Amino acid sequence: LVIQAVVDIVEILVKQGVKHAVLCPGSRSAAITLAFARNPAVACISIVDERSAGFVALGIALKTHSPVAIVCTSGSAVYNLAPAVAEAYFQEIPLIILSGDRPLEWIHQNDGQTIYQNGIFGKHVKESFQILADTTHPDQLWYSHRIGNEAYWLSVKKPIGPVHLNIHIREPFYPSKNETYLPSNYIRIIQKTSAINLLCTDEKASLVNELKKHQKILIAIGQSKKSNKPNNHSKIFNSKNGIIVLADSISNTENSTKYHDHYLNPKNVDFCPDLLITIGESFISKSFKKYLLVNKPKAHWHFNEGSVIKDTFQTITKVIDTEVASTLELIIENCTSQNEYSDIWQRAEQDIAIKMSNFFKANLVKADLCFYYLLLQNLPLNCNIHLANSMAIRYANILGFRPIASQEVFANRGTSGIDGCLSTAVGVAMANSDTLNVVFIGDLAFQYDKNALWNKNLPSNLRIVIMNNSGGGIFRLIDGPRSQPELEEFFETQQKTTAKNTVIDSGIDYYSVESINNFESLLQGFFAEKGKSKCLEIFTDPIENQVIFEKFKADLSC
Ligand SMILES: Cc1ncc(C[n+]2csc(CCOP(=O)(O)OP(=O)(O)O)c2C)c(N)n1
Ligand SMILES: [Mg+2]
Repeated sequence: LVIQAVVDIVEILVKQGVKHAVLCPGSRSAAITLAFARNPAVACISIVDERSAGFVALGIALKTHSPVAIVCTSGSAVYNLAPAVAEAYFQEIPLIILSGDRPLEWIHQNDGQTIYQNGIFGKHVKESFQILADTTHPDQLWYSHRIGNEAYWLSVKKPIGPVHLNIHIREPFYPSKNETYLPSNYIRIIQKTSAINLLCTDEKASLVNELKKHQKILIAIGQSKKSNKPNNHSKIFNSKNGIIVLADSISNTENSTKYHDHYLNPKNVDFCPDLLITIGESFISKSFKKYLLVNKPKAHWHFNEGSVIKDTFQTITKVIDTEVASTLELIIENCTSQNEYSDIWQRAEQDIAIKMSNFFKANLVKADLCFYYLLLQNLPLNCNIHLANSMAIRYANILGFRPIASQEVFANRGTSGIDGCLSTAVGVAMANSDTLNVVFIGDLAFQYDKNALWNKNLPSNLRIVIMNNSGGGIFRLIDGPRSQPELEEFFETQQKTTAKNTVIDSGIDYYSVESINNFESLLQGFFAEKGKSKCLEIFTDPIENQVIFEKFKADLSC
């Protein structure tokens, strides 16, 4: 078989643990596609638009916590995977990209659909392997087998991330009539031991020793996946020693602060910890960042398995490169009582909770903020929630939305793009057919990624809520763009597009809403489990949104 190396690599990936492959059509990659399609142990999904395909694969990997393969052909097809690859790199999601390429000597020879593909993703993949699907010498097959194993292991090794296999394939691309597509019977599945990275006794003693020097301790959790250990520990935090846990909507953490966005005023030093301990990836809360830029903790320990120092607050004094759960347990057990410090936080939390409830009693008007308030209060108990970038994720955070144990929150905060939010949610929904998948998304982010719905296997468990405020509402709400005369034309980019035809075209039920009266009763039906996927498009006015948002901030400010 001419393309034996390709069939073997696919078999190795599948044997190692790849269960899903997203296949984008093309001839140069035909052998890779057929190797997956004819492998009964892998679920194959066909998606034409590579940009969307990349994000669907990312969504599947997010939900399954295991590497997803993506296959694409040569040329610009590969570049279209770049946004999802970059997101996977920074959000630490395992993807294995297999791109078909021309033989090396044919690149830049006016031979169609050819670009420079080796290393195309730059620093946004953990490794880029070049494979010649040529097996005239047995060492070439040995190399392909080795790289197949290595690619898999690399994608799941912490920090987890995407890996690229660029495969140079010569014609003929398709098997002849009687050719079978079987892996060599001597392929090797190379196993790898997995160990947990634990602290040695000396390091533990030194942590405990240092811990004793600090009176006020704050644990802050950035974006985290559901299965991450901190979630299991969040209950301990509150019961033991009164430790305060600060977390955002995307931290998937229970028993944390909810309203710090409103009360963390840099002028109030009371909240400043002596020791800050951070876990997870990025934080949404601007207030938290601004607060720490002014009020620096004496020490800042950051849990991070990997060599890059992610010094978000410019305060890190120690990187704890170890498994989180057991070290956290050690920290919690050895903390002095935090009751006085935690009282300050708890009073502030209660104060905002009351102010917020009063605000909505008096101001439930037709505006993004109020619709989000009701949407978040009426979410199904069991669901996945995708918060699209721009105001959907910000509103969730400032409204103090925190998922309960049976809910899981997803967001593309690796690069914060608006280009693949819906596709990512579709991927999560495909990987989790028993659960409802609710997506909160702005009109621009929806239109940008509407090819997410161009998928003939669209799942029936999607509930898409589009907040249509005729453009990028965020630019009207943040300092800077809102005061420029070019706001409407070049930042907000006002437009009258609606999602109706796109949604109907894709076979999803479409509902639109123009009033907040009876909105909650409408949501009961919308979130009902039965039936097919549904989309709700809510129309609001940008100026009204701005007015109510400013009033909300003023009423809640501390
Ligand atoms: C790929 C990409 N391009 C541009 C941006 C910059 N950007 C951030 S938010 C936004 C507007 C989003 O508008 P919409 O989805 O309608 O949400 P809204 O702000 O109205 O809530 C833009 C263009 C981005 N984040 N990602
Ligand atoms: Mg908008």
